[in-house]
Amino acid sequence: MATKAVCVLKGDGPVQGTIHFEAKGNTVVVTGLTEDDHGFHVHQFGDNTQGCTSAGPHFNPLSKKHGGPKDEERHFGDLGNVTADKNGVAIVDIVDPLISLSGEYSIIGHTMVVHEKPDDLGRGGNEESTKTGNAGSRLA
Ligand SMILES: [Cu+2]
Ligand SMILES: [Zn+2]
Repeated sequence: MATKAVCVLKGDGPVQGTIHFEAKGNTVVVTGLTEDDHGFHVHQFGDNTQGCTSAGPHFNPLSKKHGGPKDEERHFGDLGNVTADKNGVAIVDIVDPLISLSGEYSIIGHTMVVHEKPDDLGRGGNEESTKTGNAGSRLA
């Protein structure tokens, strides 16, 4: 049973990063971003053959609507946003009640994606908000 995991973020542009997952919390470091919030999710598939596109939609084993990490109604993969400073660097500690490295809904074998735009956490008032949070394209 895995108790630790590492994810490396890569894209076609300058954005890159690492995520260290541990039982007590997860440390995210992303560089090359624009200064702002950027949607951050676990996506369905661990398939990177066509880059972030083949990662599919948000990891959602319980068929819920998109939300924020503190919402009852959310995808398993909905980790909200990471916030980049003026140097384009986001360093975030994420403690999440749902994601896990073991069991039926383990995130091992899925893909982490950081997005172009802020995730509206399902509150954008349109159809897309309840699916993707309008977070835009996939940077890494
Ligand atoms: Cu995403
Ligand atoms: Zn979602």
